[in-house]
Amino acid sequence: MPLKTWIDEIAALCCPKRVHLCDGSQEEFDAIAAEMVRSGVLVPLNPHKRPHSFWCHSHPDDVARVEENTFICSQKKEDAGPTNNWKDPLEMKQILKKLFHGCMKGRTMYVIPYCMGPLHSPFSRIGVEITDSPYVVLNMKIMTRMGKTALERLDAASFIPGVHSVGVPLQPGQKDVPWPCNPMNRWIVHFPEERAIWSYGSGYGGNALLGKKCFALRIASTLAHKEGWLAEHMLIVGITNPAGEKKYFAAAFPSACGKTNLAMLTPTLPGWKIECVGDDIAWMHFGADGRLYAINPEAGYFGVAPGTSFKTNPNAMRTIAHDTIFTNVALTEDKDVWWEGMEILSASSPPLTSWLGTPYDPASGKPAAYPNARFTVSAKQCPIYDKEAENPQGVPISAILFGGRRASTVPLVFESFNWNHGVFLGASVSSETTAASKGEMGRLRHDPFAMLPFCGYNMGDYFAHWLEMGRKSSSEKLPRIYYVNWFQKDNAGQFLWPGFGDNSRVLKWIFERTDHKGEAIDSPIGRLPKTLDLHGLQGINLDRLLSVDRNAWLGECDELFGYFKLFGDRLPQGLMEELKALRGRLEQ
Ligand code: OXD
Ligand code: MN
Repeated sequence: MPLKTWIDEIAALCCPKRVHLCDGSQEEFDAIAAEMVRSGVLVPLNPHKRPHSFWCHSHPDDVARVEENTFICSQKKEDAGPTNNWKDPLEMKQILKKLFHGCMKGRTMYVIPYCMGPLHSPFSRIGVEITDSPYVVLNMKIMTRMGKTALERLDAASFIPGVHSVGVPLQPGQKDVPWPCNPMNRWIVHFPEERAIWSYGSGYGGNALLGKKCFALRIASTLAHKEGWLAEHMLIVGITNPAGEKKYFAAAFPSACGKTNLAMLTPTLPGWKIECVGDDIAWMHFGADGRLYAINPEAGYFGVAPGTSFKTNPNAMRTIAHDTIFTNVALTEDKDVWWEGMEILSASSPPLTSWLGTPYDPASGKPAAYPNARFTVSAKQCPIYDKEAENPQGVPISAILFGGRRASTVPLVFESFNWNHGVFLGASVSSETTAASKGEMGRLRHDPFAMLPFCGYNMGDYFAHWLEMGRKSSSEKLPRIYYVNWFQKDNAGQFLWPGFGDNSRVLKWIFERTDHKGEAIDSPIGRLPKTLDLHGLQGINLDRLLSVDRNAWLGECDELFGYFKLFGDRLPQGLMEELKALRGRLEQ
């Protein structure tokens, strides 16, 4: 449908006060931000401490992605699969029609054309988001290539339409609230066959910035399935060894498990260098040479703030030194930001405003920043932004890492025997839940490929697609696949591995393995490092970090048999064979 026809149709349905077609200019950003400052939604930060930056806080019930309200409305229920919520598309359209009828009354309807991926990449795709949230406009300006440039590339036949409303129409004369949202009535809906997105009731993150999870993962994964490529929840990093040789790795970890930290890592190993291509999403295609190439469809980082510090991630701290939007962190007296893990507060520290916008009481036992508080910042501000990050062809991937947050059982790192075994490793990921999604924290759940909340079709078909991708190239050209776990704890609950910059020691082994160097020992679960470079690091129990507890892994197998059953006949035979082979090796 031509863009203009679609805009008119949505305006007629939603009845906004006015329509604004975004050009993506800095002037437009500044004007919208100034208006939000006037209305008290945004607080400008101290220009001497953090120039051109803003603080805001959301409604306390609108703080994370809402997976229970997220739907894949394929024509057939089986095509959404057992891991997605599903409703019949016609039934869902009736619901949406009612919800969106008049939902933008009294508000501006913004039309945001945006490009996912470098502007001139053959792999980039165009979306248009309609929203009644000026906060979304500002965030989309940072997170995507947005406005006129995207509009020029728009092809009426193939843009991905997305409609978003906070779900709070204003009656004439009614005063707006700072963070309008409708927590009792939230719907994040995808129609994969139509390639359309509808989102209602939330103004936060992946619920509202439709280019990110809704388009670049859920809809894109269905396109990738059809067209023979991969849309993944993965960071992309460049890694250079002391000899100046460079490789690229992609890594999938569940939300809030340290993707941004790994993507911007400062190696503790001398002479090694990391550069960042992306911290959340990778679109990967085979090149003519049979290698897998990745682009980052995003243009910014929507990173978790708590825990980020000059110790854990100095590059992120430098990235967010200016021109950043902070959501749900604490505000200091001199109008800067603060969060748990940033630096120690002393008894004499000046008082804070908590993420709720109220004076913070340290004796409350509650955090000053919400655990899923975020910064939104342009990727270009990252001091180690990779020079190839905007390469339209992408960067060649030598290794793929899967991982989760596991206190026990899963060793620090191991290598798959081959592609199919690697796919099995991706499918077998379980991780403890985090604050990135609404719900209980710290509960172990299956999160295959870190895609559980983001796969837009039947996860069984997704596993089969990964196996199929491995048949498109030869084993020496395919990336090698690894499983990592930075999060093992000892009996006293202390982490066994320091993580962060010291993860470079694991990356070094992987780098050398992809060069057919670096020694490994076969184990029933995969190939373990013979040793790691622990130079300069004391008190590391490497034996424990790399140990394989056969009984625990047999338990893991039982668990996986049960989990795989969920997919019925959509589970590819190849995965069941891998699981049986693992059990066989463990029982030997
Ligand atoms: C994210 C997430 O925001 O995964 O990246 O939740
Ligand atoms: Mn993510």
